Amino acid sequence: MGMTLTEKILKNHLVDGEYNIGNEIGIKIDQTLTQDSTGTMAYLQFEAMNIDKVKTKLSVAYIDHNMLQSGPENADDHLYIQTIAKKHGIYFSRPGNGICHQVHLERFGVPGDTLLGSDSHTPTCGGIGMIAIGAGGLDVAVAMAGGAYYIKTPEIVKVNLKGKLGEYVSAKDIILEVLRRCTVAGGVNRVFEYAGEGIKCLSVPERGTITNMGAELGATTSIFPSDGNTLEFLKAQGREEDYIPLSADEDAVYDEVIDIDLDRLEPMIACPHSPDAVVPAKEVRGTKLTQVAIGSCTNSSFVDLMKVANILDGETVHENVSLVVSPGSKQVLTMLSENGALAKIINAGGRILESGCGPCIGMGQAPSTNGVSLRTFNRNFKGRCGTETADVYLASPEIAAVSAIKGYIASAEDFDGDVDLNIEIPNTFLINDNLIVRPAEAGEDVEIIRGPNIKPFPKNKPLEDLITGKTLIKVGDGITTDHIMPSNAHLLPYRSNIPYLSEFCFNQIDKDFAANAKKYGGGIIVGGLNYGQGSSREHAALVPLYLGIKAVMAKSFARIHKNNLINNGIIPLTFKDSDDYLTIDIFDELEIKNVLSGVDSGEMTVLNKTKNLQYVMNLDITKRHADILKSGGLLNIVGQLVG
Ligand code: MIC
Ligand code: SF4
Repeated sequence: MGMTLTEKILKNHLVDGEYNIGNEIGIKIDQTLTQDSTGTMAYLQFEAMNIDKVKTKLSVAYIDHNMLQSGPENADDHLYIQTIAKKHGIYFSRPGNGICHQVHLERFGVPGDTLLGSDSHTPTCGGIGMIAIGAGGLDVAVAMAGGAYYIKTPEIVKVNLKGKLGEYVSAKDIILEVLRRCTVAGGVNRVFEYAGEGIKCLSVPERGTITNMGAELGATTSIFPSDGNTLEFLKAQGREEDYIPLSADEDAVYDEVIDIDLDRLEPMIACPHSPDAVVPAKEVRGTKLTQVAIGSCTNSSFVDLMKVANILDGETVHENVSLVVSPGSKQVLTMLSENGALAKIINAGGRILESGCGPCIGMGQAPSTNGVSLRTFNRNFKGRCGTETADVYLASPEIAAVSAIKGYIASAEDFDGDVDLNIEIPNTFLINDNLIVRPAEAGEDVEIIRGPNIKPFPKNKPLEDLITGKTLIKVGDGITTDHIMPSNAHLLPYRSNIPYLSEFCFNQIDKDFAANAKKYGGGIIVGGLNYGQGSSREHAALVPLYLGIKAVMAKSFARIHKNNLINNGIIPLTFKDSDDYLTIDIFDELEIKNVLSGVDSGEMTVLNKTKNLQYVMNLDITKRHADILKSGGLLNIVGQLVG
């Protein structure tokens, strides 16, 4: 029986376990990436492992999230990451060089290799044929130290693209259509492998748009074959030697096949407040806008922004709309400035931001009260933009640019047919890696600079056999890590200061959560379906740990967050009978006996002493997870793993 592309790469990197769907496997990691909002913590954890030099083929530390420097905190963290990178054999991508995923695709991604990144959108490099996975910072630190990364052997979904994209329809519409069909919970422990005639009309950056936003499915990752388009891209990036052809076997067997007819696809849009609330753009056409934001790791490539420039050429952004544009990388921004496209955007009234995450992570450009923002980004969770009352829609750069001119959400009928949207990737990109700092040959001489904002991270203690505590919060379905540990221009500078961040845990939902956790000496969180979806930020586990959270009882968990909880010694329990969820209330007194044997058997009984009820809970973990939990977290046993 033939193999899927995913299976080929995973089997090639298998270092532990048996490749069988659902079974845990350990894979060797060739490359790692970190960004600054999760990086400081990952490097503090790496330091705790006492390793001189990273053991990967390549590790890169990017600065792209915390770019506003309204106080010294961010600049201090940049210095810490820069010096630690230099010392330990890690390449350092300076602020201004671009968003980690965009730059990694351009300059470092290698077909057939594995990449682990401390950011949920690491699968972007699946666009170049890598198995690229997002994880918590501690997992990335372990990979840098030479340890394996563990996943459940995934189911493989074939997304069969038929035909060819029509006018005004682009890669973003493909992934929005996949999200419409599969939902934000539809990808857990699955890899989405793209195939079919239709992939030929997609360049590597366009494929990156699709694999990037595959993160919103909760998928382990997404991947495209490495083919002629991959070679063309690598050649244009001056990296032809990194090319190898890779694809699934003709007779590969998939767990599910999804057919998408590109000829019939139309512009799509995700409505507030979830990336899977997708409808055809024409259904919401006419919705008045106050802001349009173009950029992010999903849609800020050269091709994307050339289309935007051509649409804006000679036009003026609508008087009620603020248009902000953040190019994905220095390469893109320089090329746009040299070929005149940037002038077209500026002339039309576009406000140019530096190459970085910017508004996507609430670093500035929060919309007005009750504002309506159309963005080319990948997430529109409530409040993530920095304005609680704002509505955020997600669409392609083409739709965004036309909408900025019109002042309302546009659809296919609003395009001017004369505008050239047939942009090919150039034969040669402008290559200048001067903002990538090489690591030192002799790292021992490098002094690590630590600003006062860097505080030690919390460590858990070995698990005890009895857990007691109150329900400190009860939340519904689809709670994101943005809800658990919000990010915005005020909070992001404190990513290396868990005590400070802890004051804001869950504050969008319950302002008293942190105070209650302190008052009652910790406790238990109760959640609904897909608890912890979205960002990979380990802070959504580290902060609850700091506040004394011992367990989370939920209907189901998102993959990365569940791992982060386990890595930090917090028990992720799921309801055997989801009706039990209905009977728990905030401040109910809970008790779990025989915790240690429960960790081994995969089942625990929670006694609700307030209601005099018992809940049977599942603990769906592996033997390795059980060891981590019992030891009080991965860092307590990391020596054994990377030895
Ligand atoms: C995001 O898009 O939410 C982030 C910011 O890039 C996160 C990482 C973080 O929280 O720092 C992610 O997606 O993993
Ligand atoms: Fe940055 Fe946004 Fe991409 Fe996250 S999703 S890496 S914040 S651009």
